[in-house]
Amino acid sequence: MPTLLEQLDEMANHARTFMTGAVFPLFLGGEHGILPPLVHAARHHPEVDGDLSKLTLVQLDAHADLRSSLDGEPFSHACAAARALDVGAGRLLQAGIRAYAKEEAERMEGDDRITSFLAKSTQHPHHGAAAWSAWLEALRSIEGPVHLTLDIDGLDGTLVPATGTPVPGGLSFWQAVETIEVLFGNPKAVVISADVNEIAVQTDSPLTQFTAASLATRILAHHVLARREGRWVQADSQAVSEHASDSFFQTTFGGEFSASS
Ligand SMILES: [Mn+2]
Repeated sequence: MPTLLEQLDEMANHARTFMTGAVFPLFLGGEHGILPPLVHAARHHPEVDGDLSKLTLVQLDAHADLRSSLDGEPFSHACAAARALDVGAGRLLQAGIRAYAKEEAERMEGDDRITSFLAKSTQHPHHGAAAWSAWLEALRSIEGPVHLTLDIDGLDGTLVPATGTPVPGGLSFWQAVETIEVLFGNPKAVVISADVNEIAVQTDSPLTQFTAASLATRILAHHVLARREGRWVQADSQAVSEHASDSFFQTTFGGEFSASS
């Protein structure tokens, strides 16, 4: 059984074979803990070109995912965004957030790479429209490469009951759709990759899976539209074979966090 850090390296090495600029990778989960290796792999993308500080993460999520660790595990799904920033992502825009710990609130305040739009603002029955417009403006202001990470629990719990930690008071389906439309429609941004995660198995209702599939399909459709409208330039598909695999997570985090495992 490989260790978690070995599995993260395996994921990063697998994901990088799709980070060539020749294809648009859409990763389906599963745990939100897949995010840090996806971000690490994105450094190979020609739009990122080795400098992850160029990369903006756009996150829909009920949880800030900015914990330093959860139950002693720094690569928990509750730490996905924090680790993605540690890996080197330059900027994090998050919406739907309505469940976070004190240390996460402090990181939202203190880390100027992070801009958080709280659900209590965007979903407010009277004043929500203004906060939602500010989120859309933030998406329109992004420049450069983007990875979209869509934790399905960012949507209201009524839409996605089959997820590990459903939370009431979340985004509507059409707000998720609008986020995708506005992000892909930004002519200065290039969405290079995406993931849709935290879908759990549920046999008595297909609602969660269908909601997730509808959003995943829209992500792909808007990528196709971006190509047609010239907002996505296909790179040389041969570039990937030049890279050797690495053990970034083991070598970078193995010593630092070994006391907690
Ligand atoms: Mn999450």
